[in-house]
Amino acid sequence: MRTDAEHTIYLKDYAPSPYRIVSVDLDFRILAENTTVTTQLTIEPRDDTAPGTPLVLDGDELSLTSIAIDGAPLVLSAYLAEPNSLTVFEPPLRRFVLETEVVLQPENNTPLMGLYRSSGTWCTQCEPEGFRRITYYMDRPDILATFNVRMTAPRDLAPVLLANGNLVDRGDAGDGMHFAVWQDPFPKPSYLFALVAGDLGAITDTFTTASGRKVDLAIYCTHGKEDQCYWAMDSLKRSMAWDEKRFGLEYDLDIFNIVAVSDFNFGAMENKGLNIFNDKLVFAHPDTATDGDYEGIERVIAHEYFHNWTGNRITCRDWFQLCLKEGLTVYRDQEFTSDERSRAVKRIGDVVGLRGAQFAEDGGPLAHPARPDEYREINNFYTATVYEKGAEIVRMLATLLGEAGFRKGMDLYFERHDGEATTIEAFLNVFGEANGTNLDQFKTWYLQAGTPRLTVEDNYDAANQTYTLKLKQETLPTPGQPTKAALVVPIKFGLIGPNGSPMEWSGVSGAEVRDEMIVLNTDAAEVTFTGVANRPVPSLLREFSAPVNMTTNLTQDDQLFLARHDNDPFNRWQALQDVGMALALSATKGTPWSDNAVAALSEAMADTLASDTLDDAFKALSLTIPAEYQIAQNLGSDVDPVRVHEVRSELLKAIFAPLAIQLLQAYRGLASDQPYAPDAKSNGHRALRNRLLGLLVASDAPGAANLAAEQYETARNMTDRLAALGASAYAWTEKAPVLLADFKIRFGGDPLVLDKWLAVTAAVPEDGVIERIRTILADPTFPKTNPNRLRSLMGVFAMSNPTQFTRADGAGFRFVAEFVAEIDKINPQVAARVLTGFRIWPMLEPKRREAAKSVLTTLQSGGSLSRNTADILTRMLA
Ligand code: 0A1
Ligand code: ZN
Repeated sequence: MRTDAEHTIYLKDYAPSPYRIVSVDLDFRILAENTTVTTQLTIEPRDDTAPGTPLVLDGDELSLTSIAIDGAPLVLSAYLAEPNSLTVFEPPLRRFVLETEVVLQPENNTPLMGLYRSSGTWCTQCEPEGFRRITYYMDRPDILATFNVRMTAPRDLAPVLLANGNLVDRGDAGDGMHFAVWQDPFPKPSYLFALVAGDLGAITDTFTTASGRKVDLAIYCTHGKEDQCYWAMDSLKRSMAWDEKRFGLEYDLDIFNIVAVSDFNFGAMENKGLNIFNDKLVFAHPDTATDGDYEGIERVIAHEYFHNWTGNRITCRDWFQLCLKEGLTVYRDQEFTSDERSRAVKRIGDVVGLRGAQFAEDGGPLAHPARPDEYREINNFYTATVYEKGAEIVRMLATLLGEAGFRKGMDLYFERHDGEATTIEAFLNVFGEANGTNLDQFKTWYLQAGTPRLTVEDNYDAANQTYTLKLKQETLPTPGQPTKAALVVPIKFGLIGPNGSPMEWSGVSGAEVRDEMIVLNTDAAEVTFTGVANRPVPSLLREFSAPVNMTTNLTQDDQLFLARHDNDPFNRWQALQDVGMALALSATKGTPWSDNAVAALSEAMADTLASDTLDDAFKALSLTIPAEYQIAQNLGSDVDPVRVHEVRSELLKAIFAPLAIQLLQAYRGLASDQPYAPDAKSNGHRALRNRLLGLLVASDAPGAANLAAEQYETARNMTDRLAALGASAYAWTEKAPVLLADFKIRFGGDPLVLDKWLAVTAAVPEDGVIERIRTILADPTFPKTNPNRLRSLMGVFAMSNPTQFTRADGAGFRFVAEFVAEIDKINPQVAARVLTGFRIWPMLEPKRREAAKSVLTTLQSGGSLSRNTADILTRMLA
């Protein structure tokens, strides 16, 4: 593992490499005990490269066994081979072939970067810097080369041999070995290289592109899991069709392969023509996967497929530009889901996720811009900010330019930059140019960290029939960015009249207002509408048109009016949440809520449930109050998570206990005996039924705990069973331990379902939880090398069990820190990720804050941490 001292890489230092790699020939000789990699790089100097400029290639834990140029071995003084670099001092100043050989031990590769083995299968992960663990290379995304890959492996251990591109040859290699040769005609960066060798089953299908080309599709998996791959295949075909229809983008090779593996650091990887997936994002069966799993699979299959154009055909010049491919591709997968399912429900879900992960990141010590300008460890920048805020920025661009204008920009992007490794600047330029507009100020969204606060105050002047919105934006300082500039904030809005219908106005002044969108691009503005006959209620930031924290002077009555009448479903949902948030906040700060205020919210919830125009999925999302982490975020400082937990539980009871009869009737009215179907409507039906069960349990309704146990026993699919288990465990009902034990016995043999059990166990806000987790970790059969198991248990504890993780006695902090120190030696990426759970520490009340700080300082002073973990620690304590 790399343990080199701190080294910071700066965007301002970017320079093209003095040499180009034109093509790559890789020869893998895979054996049970090790793998030999022979690499031939066809290299040429750039026109301006001076004679004698050394050629420097990256490596990571490599050891060179031979080296030659144009067939002639190099003398020792001509090069320097170290584990993390290979320097050739005076390479020829013309095109030449550099041949190297290294021997790898994939079996021991527990960080799961480079070539490793997962349940016997050889597979690779190269983004962002894994290729340098396979061979010496200029492992940077602006080096684009064609790849020709030959692999030889034992036929019995690896009957399936896959790499990027097209299969051009295969055959017997004697001694029980066989070989395959794959060629990828599209020049690509090394991070998109992939290889798989294993004994795998598969399902196959075909897709015919709009221009009539037939593409062979296959999903490879462990034998016996084939019947769980059909949903992924269906999702893939729908993604391919959608990208043609929505963006005019066709697939470009004759083969598209997906491989599911059990040990994987992330969700999935978009390697050209050979996507490799964490198996939890492929396998789906109603008995073992929930609705959330089905939706996640559909989304990630689409995401990786969409990368073929946004990421692979056009890639990143350097890793600072990561959000060029990630933000754009997340935007594209969000749009896909919105078109396939319900747009409003998708938007609400995404915003809940954005606030939970990205706003939290942006408000803490790990805040960074969507396009950072420095990093020490790039693996730590696969963040919610790069992905989700990156997608919000693209969404704002689409909002500002309109659908047609956005499409014009996308078309020009592909026309101009296909085959290139490029930048955020180039991306913004095509949108500016295609639409004749200047996006200089808009670019600040990419450069500035922190979630802007948007404050809106309204005022109605009855005498003059004018209506004014006073708008202010402010972004607080973040690490390394003490001052902030004003952003371009698109605020979609509508004015609603007393009868609940949209209101018109005759004139507007004070800021740029286009149709029903205010474009705020200064620190403050006052927008005045004339010809407004009555005081309207404003519906602001419709569809959550900008990733900001908005506060307004609207009263609870105004909000409940919006909850009933707004024709923007997002804001209808938001209004109910805002009312809940206001009550929770004031109670946490010591002002008890008034009975009337709670009764009014309760009534609005009842009306929402009873509505015959709202759909089930929307009702399920609405019938709740903001989560604990969100209340904590809004408090901002001196947070006592136990107090937040208690207040939220009490508030839930106060709102929903009086509705117990309606909730139960509605629950009973929603049938649970239908055969499982993964479509949005059936999903919504289950979501509502399970929300109602959750509310009954959370509000201690008589018989609710038994009802949950009954649903657990009789459930006909995993969605219903897990919802019942989760509600029981979270409330720690009398039955919870028995149900948990039963679940473990029923499903413990299926690792992906075991993950659900681990996650439910780890999230229980009850004092015994740490001991229970310790027991699980101490079991010698618990696989500490598998990221899914580790994240389900410890990731969930650190991120989603605030009361226990932040225990005032420091026990939760110490427990997580010990775990991080141990796992860091096995898999630094997983360790660093779990450690980010500590990012809330600065906002805690003093006792907990001190406890966290002291644990972090001790971890740091222990030394010998990976660069991944050390980087997170340093930033967290800065
Ligand atoms: N590009 C992938 C994300 C990814 C990043 C790193 C990985 O391994 C360390 C794996 C996948 C995506 O956006 O899906
Ligand atoms: Zn991605």
